[in-house]
Amino acid sequence: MTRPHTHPFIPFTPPRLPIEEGLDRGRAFHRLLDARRSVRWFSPDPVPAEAIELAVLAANTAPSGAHQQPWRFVATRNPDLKRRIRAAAEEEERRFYHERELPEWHAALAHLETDANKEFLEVAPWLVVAFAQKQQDGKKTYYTNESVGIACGFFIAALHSMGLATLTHTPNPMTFLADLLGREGERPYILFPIGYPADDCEVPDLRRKPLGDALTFAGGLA
Ligand code: IYR
Repeated sequence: MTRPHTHPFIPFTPPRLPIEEGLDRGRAFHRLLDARRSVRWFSPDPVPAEAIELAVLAANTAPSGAHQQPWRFVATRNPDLKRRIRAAAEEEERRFYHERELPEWHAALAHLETDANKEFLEVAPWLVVAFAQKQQDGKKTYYTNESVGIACGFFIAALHSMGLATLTHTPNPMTFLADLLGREGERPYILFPIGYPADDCEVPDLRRKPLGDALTFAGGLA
């Protein structure tokens, strides 16, 4: 078929998987992701920079508004920078937990037993901050948050596939990250500590909501 394109297009005809094989892969993929947990206790064991590169390569395949790819991942394993990020995050978190009047939010969080202490920001061998680019070369980007969110999802899944753990940490507010990492004009989106879980790591005893609460087949399956 010849379509009257005005921009370059190329064929995309990946081999079609037999459906049983596709479903088997879908089950295996769900099993893999279901074993992921957000972690707050990390081992200080080193993680090679290549693991971070591979996870960002995966993130960088995400679909994005107008294919503008409005993300930038900034990674550090520099102890001094990690210490400064921890100090600034803890300052914000002390305000969040002890000064701001947010009773509903605090109640919603209580079961996670989080507090203003963010030791993991120094213990985890890597910190990676995803930044959202609201503008690129003075031009507005579209669906910026959705695009960066999808890229972060791929990033988290890639880390997990390598046996690494992370946390979607969002100190509130987190504008200090743009200053500390020299990304003025970009919006800090998520701060990811990355490493192996500590030997004595624990996580809250949480359940995934049942499929029936996550999926609706509208109009039946006829
Ligand atoms: N940013 C704080 C509070 C916090 C908020 C949410 I929503 C969480 O799911 C977990 C924590 C903190 O990191 O402690």
